[in-house]
Order: sequence, then structure tokens, then C-alpha cells
Amino acid sequence: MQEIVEQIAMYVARGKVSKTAWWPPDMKDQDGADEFAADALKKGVPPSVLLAGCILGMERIGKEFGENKAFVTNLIVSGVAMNAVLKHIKPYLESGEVKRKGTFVIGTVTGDMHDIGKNLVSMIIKGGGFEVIDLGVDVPTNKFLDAIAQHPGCSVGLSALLTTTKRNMATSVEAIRKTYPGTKVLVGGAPITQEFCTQIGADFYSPNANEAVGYLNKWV
Ligand code: B1M
Repeated sequence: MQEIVEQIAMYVARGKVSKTAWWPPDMKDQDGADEFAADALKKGVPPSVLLAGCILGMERIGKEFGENKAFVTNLIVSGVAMNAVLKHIKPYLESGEVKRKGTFVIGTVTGDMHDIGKNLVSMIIKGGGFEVIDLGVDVPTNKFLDAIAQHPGCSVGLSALLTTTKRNMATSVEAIRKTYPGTKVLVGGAPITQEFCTQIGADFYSPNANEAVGYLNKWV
């Protein structure tokens, strides 16, 4: 299984989306993340193994970017490659038996366009039996407030991937707290910590999707 994790990580880190993709030039006409994921699932590879490969690949390209060894365009193609894999594992992640334990509103905060982690959290929470209202990326505070008004009793999740958008998360959480004090607020994303969660008054910090669904299950 480790070989499969490494193979997927390579496709994602190098941004090899599919056989027809021209990037990267040295892999022209070779299978990409799309074909490999479809084939692996057919052979019975657990979706969690493919997911682990994606996360490893994203960590690698993120590290290279942080060291000025990769460009934003590399991040973009890696994101497309990861989405090509997620497309195949989505039905597995979302196939929770028990449906509609409650409603969960989720979005990436204002100024932040990162949605891969948020989408993953959405899928797993959906699979955990919740109705998920996904507000997308760059979500302003008033959009979170409107969604809570439309879905009384829902819980809310905010994702942020940039140090610079953490403050927008704080602003949104503060407004949610003030307007809808009973609403449970979850926060997550790479720069978010338990300490930051406590500081901004959110109810729960989750470093990953599984802990988020665990918290919702406990609370519901
Ligand atoms: Co950007 N980016 N990016 N990027 N990007 C990071 C985040 C960065 C760490 C890269 C680096 O420097 N090493 C860095 C942020 C530095 C910082 O602020 N500390 C960075 C930067 C700087 C930028 C730009 C500013 C670059 C530029 O333009 N100069 C720019 C900002 C654009 C904007 O948002 N306004 C930018 C743009 C982009 C792309 C658009 C090219 C692309 C995003 C594509 C997309 O999302 N559709 C991108 C990518 C792909 C990354 C990296 C490489 C990967 C992010 C990712 O998808 N990871 C990232 C480096 C890295 O993280 N290693 C990087 C995989 C995903 C599964 O993990 O999102 O962490 P993650 O989600 C996890 C957990 O965090 C958690 O669960 C998920 C599953 O385990 N989680 C939650 C997330 N949300 C949660 C919510 C919850 C609970 C858990 O409850 C509600």
C-alpha cells in the first residue's frame, strides 16, 4: 500500500492530472492521477490510501513552494490533480448510512481561495450523516449569518489556510457568537491551532475532517 501512497503523492506533487494532460512534459502520454485512482479503486485499494497519497503530495509541493522551489502554477496543477483523485473517492466518503443527523454549514473565510481541505471536510461530514451546506470560498461574514438564519439549529465550520485570513476567521466567529450565541462553531485549516480557536471563542478546533465529524456526532 505504501507504494500506492507514493505513486499518488508523485502524481499530485508533480501535477500530473491525467493521460491527456500535457504537464509535466516529461510525463506526456503517461497515465496520471485520474487513471491511477480509478484503476486502484477497481482493484480494491481503500479510498483512505488514495487520500493519504494526495495529502502527502500536497505537503511535498507546499514545502517546495515554501522553499521557493515551486511556483503558484505548480500549486494550481497539484490542486487539480488532487481534485481528480477526490472525484473518484467522493462517493465512498459521502456514502454514510445514517442521513441527516443535523445541518452543517461550511465555508472558507473571506480573502481565502483554498478549498481542497474544506471540500474534504464537507465530504466526510456528509458521509457522517449530516446535511452539508457548502458556501464555497472567500465567504464574507454576512453570508455565514444568512446561512445560519436559513438553517436554524445548524452548526458552522470555518476553514482558513493563510496566516493573513486568520483574522477574517476571528471576525466571522465573533459575529456568529454575537448574533447566534447557541450555534456551535468549528474551525480548522493549516494555520489554525487549539490556542487560536480558544482565543477567538470558537467551540472546537479540528486538525482534520475525522475529528470534526467526531465532535459533531458527540454534540448532536
Ligand atoms: Co496556497 N498557500 N496560496 N494555494 N497552498 C499554502 C496554504 C501555503 C502554506 C504554501 C507555502 O507557502 N508553503 C501558503 C500559506 C502561508 C501562510 O499564510 N502561512 C500559501 C500561499 C502563500 C498562497 C498564496 C498567497 C500564493 C500567492 O499567490 N503568492 C495564494 C493565496 C490565494 C488566496 O487564497 N487568496 C495561494 C494560492 C493557492 C492555489 C490557488 C494555487 C492552491 C489552492 C487550490 C485550491 O484550494 N483549490 C494552493 C495550494 C494547493 C496550497 C497548498 C500547496 C496545499 C493546500 C491543500 O489543499 N492541502 C498549501 C501548502 C500546504 O498546505 N502544504 C498552500 C491539502 C488539504 C487536504 O489540506 O487544506 O490543510 P488542508 O486541509 C486539511 C486540514 O487543514 C483540515 O482538514 C483538511 C484535511 O485533513 N481542515 C479543516 C481544513 N479546513 C478545515 C475546516 C474544519 C476542520 C478541519 O472545520 C471547519
